[in-house]
Amino acid sequence: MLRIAIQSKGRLHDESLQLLADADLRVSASKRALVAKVKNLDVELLFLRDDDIAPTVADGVADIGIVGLNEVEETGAAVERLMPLGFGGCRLSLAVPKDADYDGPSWFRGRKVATSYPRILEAYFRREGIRADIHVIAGSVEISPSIGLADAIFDIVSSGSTLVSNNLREVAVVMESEAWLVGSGRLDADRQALLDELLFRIRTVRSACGKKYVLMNVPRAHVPDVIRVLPGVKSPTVMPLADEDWCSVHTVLDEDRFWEIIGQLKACGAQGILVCPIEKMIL
Ligand code: PRT
Ligand code: ZN
Repeated sequence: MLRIAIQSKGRLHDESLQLLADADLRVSASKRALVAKVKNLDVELLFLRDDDIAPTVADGVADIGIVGLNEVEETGAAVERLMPLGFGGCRLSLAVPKDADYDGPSWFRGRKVATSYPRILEAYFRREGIRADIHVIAGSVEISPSIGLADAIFDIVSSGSTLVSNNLREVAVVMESEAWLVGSGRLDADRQALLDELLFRIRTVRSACGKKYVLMNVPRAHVPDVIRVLPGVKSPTVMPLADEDWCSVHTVLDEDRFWEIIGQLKACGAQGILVCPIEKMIL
């Protein structure tokens, strides 16, 4: 049996479960359970605090886990980094009061910095050759400068609105993070086979993510122009239509370039453009 540790509640919980559901792992979980069985594969889920996931994988109690890279770095847990998962994106940054006379990393020399990530911060200051006073607190780090507990903070930032509402200014990004699949690196053959299957399924789901299947009718004479515009998976499928002057062209488009490319296709005379979701893509 393969045991997967995921966050029991919090920012990564829903998307971790969604990813496993997209990979067709059917979970029979009651909300408060610590462990849940997957009904259709020999897999079990272990629900933990995010701080405990990497150490639990490192000591082999769980075989793999889904956890923020920030927690992997902070705990220093000896896990294998298997795959970034494309959610839970954030950065770990230093921030100072909005009107501080910040003039570069040396500003922190001798100052007090509040954080829940002392290990990552210590490594940063060591690299920069700065001695500062790292003050470890568990939560609400962002209020510590305003109550006189610290001169600056080192914390997770995503939109930046928490910093703004606490009159703080982000001055240095120390690391970028997102959710990763991590592993213990010591699986027997059966569990390795289960992990390989899971990795295959996750890759399949992730490669379809943000992509659309597009079908359109194009005047035969303009097919070469359309092909030049399309950045398809390999080359687009071109099929004849009953009307010999027209063809049907099928391809896959990235959602983030979608509007730009559709505009160019219309300019090439494409008509009847159909856009369909892609559930899975096996490359
Ligand atoms: O209870 P447990 O220990 O499991 O959870 P937790 O409260 O320690 O962690 P949780 O659920 O808050 O976050 C889990 C993981 O999500 C983190 O380890 C990061 O990898 C990732 N993540 C992504 C974030 C954020 N974005 C995030 N914005 N974690 C925390 N924040 C907080 C941050 O601490 C700050 O208070 O959001 C605030 C900043 O957000 P913005 O949008 O205002 O900049
Ligand atoms: Zn935590």
